[in-house]
Amino acid sequence: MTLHLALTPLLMATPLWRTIPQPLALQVLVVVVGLALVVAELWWFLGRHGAGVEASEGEQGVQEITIAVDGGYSPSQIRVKVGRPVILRFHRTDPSGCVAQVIFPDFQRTLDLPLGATTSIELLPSRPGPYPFHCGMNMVRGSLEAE
Ligand SMILES: [Cu+2]
Repeated sequence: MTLHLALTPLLMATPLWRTIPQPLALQVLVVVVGLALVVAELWWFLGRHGAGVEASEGEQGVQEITIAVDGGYSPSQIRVKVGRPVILRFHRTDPSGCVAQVIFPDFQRTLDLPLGATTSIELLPSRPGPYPFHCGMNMVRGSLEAE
């Protein structure tokens, strides 16, 4: 009882925070900028960036492309011809463990990407459409677009 009486005036005298009134225009600006950043983040992680890059055609109709792995896959959208083998060469310079593995769910294949090396995988897209691939945590994404 004594303790309670002693603390109460102290707590009431110093509020934990103080509201600082801001002009309405500034409040609106903060909300708009915040929403724009949310949209930009969603686009960055989930959106499609560009129409894709076409894989080059080598000997015996094998399509090939080198993908730089550095904070993402570059290019991340790769256009290929359906029914022909595709060789993807991943060159990883990103030390993040996030991109140490790339997974191709439609092909049930997983590829380990050693740092500083180029690692290849051969795939055969048998039907038209997208064949997404992603890192081990499904954060970094790309897609083969077979047409
Ligand atoms: Cu990851």
